[in-house]
Amino acid sequence: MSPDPIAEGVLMVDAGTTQNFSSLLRENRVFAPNAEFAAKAHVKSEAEYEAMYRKSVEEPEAFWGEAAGELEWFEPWETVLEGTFPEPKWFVGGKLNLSHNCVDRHALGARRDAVALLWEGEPGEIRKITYGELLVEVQKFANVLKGLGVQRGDRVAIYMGMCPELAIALLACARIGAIHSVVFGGFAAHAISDRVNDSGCVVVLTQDTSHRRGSEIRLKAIVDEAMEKCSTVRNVVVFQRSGSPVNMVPGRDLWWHEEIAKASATCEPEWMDAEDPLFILYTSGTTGKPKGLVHTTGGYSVGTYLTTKYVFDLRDEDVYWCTADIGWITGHSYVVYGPLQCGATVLLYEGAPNWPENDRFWKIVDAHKVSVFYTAPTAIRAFIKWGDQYVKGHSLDSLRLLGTVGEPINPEAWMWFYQEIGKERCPIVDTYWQTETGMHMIAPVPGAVATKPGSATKPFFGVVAEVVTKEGELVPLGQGGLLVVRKPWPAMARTIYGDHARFVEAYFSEVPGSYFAGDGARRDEDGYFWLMGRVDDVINVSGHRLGTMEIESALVAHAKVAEAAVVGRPDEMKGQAIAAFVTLEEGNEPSEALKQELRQWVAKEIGALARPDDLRFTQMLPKTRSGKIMRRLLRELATTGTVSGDTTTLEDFGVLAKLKDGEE
Ligand code: 6R9
Repeated sequence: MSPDPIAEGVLMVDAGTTQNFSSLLRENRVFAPNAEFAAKAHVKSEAEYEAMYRKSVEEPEAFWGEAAGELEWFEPWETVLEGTFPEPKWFVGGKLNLSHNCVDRHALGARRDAVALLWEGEPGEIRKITYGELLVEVQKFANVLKGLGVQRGDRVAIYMGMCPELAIALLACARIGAIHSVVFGGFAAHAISDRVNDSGCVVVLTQDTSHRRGSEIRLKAIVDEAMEKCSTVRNVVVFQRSGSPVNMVPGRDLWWHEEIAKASATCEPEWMDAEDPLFILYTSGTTGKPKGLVHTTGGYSVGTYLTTKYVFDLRDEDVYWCTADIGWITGHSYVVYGPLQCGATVLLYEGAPNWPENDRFWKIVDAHKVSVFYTAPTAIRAFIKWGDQYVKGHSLDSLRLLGTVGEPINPEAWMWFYQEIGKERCPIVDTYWQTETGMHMIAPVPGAVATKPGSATKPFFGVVAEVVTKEGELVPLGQGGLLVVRKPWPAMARTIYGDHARFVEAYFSEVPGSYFAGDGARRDEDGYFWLMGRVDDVINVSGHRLGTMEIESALVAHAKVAEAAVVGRPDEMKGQAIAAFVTLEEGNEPSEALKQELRQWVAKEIGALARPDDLRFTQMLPKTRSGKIMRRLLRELATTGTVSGDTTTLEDFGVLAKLKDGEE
């Protein structure tokens, strides 16, 4: 059985060091929008896109005001945009509720009997929940939360697998104004307790177990372990997915089904201010502590709605499938909030792409007539490796649009996706964005913008993106630089929970007056953007971000480890792999057993996706005279086995010689 690239974690490219980048420089294929697709699309031509883009940046208030007007507001806003970076406010004075726009608006309208959530469990069960039914479920669960004393502004942690109840949990929080903080189900107990404590969550929602690759992930047991360190949590509500036995703590733990059976089916949505927090989602940065990014209600609703409408060209009759887990920003914006606001049928799949066979995804596409399919380059590379025989025999006729997210896509993978899955009929939207941006930032509007394999193409409406030097000067076309955004956009995160100074410092201090979130890019002569990977110490696991510092902190927390340095190295299959260099405390000897113990330790501390692929023991780490670990050297060493270039600031040349020799 091949490894599961999503669960195991596959890393992204690192600026300038990969084959990916060099192949991108040679890429010159262009695919004009498919005429048949364009004829029916929301935006039908390049001229139309250009005119809309121009309006969106020249008259942002008019543009975004119109977009917001497509949603329902309890009270209209007074000002579309007030202030600018780092504290813009959108739709000031407006009141709305995102669960109302995702559910009620359709349930009380023409989409009442249309399927909102179409779920397939890994063992094969199928559930269909219409918009009308979803409205009942969301209201009931919102009342369960209220019954537990959860109030507007309280934080609720969610640690679940992919099932309808997870989406219901998010919507129920949004309905009563509770701030959800979803922790990806692949993270370990530590990651849960850190996040729960950082924002003081009062309730945790989980489930007994979730199915993945034929086995069960014991989510509730992991929550129990985390709760030993969480004093703010009053209750844990457990959804019964599999019926596997779990430990229920009297007075703290409650069964989802028992609570829901007692709950009333009416719960009026809270009227939220546009700038009220909607959720917190943690992501990795350049320090050891993940950042709790805070998204607010109005701007996030409008940004995710409009990008879903235009980038996926979404319409009512679509069966839309984004394979991301709801635990990541992609799942928040483009499994739950964007597509439900658009009234589409959203497919949720619980398990792995290669269970029971490598063709599970294609079976799902055919069985449910999926029309829009959004996945990660790392998954596409896995499909290629598994072989075309798993695709053949599936018609895939229902597909009309394909999308990718999470990391730069190499042109070879793009072409395979285009030919083998899209049969040269489906446009591909390569969408560049981040947890911080909340919504797509650079992505083609299909039907209007021609695509080039490996390029995320042009900015979305209202997004003023540029490639600049550290001083903020534009770099000439064709040259690499820092990707910045010059003007605020509605769905941008507003702060880091409990640490606004860190928010300002992390995103608005690098390039004066601009938002910078750590990616390198270049623009070609047509104005297309080519993302070149992170320029900071963030590495990306299956399009999932991890800070090198986070993994280093986990390693150093082991009693036998003195110091650790972690870098990403390119890996043909995975995109990038994690390489760790470790020095041991006095009295400990390197051994194969200790190596495995440390790899396992990281998996236990953070989650399987952070487990180092390589781990090398060394007597010292190469440092500059000022004491900084020379990551560039380690990266080169991990990649090529040798080191070239300038090492004049290296503290101890002997260290390098020892590392080169692979001394253990
Ligand atoms: C949505 C998401 C964000 C980082 C981002 C960048 C990389 C995402 C990309 C892409 C090139 C794309 N990234 N999409 N790079 N092309 N289409 O992935 O959010 O987990 O916060 O990661 O992912 O490096 O900075 P998040």
